[in-house]
Amino acid sequence: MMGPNKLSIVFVLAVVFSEIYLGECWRRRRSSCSPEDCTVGQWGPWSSCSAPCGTSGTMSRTRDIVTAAQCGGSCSFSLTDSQSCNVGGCNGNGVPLAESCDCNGGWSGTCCDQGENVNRLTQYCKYYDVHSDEVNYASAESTCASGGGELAVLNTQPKFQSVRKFIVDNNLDDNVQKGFWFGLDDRDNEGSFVWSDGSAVSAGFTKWASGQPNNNVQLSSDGQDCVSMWKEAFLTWDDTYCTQIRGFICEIDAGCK
Ligand SMILES: [Ca+2]
Ligand SMILES: [Ca+2]
Repeated sequence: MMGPNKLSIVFVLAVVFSEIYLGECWRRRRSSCSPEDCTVGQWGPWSSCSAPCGTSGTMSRTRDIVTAAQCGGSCSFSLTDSQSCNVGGCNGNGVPLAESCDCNGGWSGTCCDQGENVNRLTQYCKYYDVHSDEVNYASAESTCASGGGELAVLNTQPKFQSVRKFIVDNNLDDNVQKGFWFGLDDRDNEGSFVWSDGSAVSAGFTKWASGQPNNNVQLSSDGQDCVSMWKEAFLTWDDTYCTQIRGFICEIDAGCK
């Protein structure tokens, strides 16, 4: 039997022990718990644009919380981000509506991209306008410039293949005799081909037809300094005389990143 005295001693010991033990624990917990803010990962890729033209196109991207906030730290990062895209983009001077365009006579399609002589591909935040009216290289350049663009810089395999597929799928090559100009020439320096944005072709992708470029001087001592997608060679590249006439492909920035 435990007497009242022994019970009091056990009680006091228990109180003392709990003070020491729990107090130490509390101090330890407090000292290891300083506030830490959350951390977030990299932004993911942009979504595609919600509209191909008009006034209301948006694109968004997201990111995740990698480590949660601790001990009262904050987590005020935004996890979604958005920006406008494909704003305007009405071919043939059409008027932008919310997600389409009000087209002028002779034009039709969501973005007035179907015209008598022009068909538009929207890809890579660019408009690629394939013109079937046939003009010399300088005229093609100035037509592209007057539309706010330049002759197309098809400097990667995906860009070139997308445009070629668009032409073939829509039979646009049936509308021209020999092919299409795009933005590549060696007018300044024979043999040094330069894209219309000023970059050198030697830096990347090419798709020359077999035996090209050959700077043929048969028809002109100036040689061949402007490059076309050559219908006879499945729209691979040929340098030809800049004064010849071809359809042509403009590219215009579609206003997104
Ligand atoms: Ca040449
Ligand atoms: Ca040639």
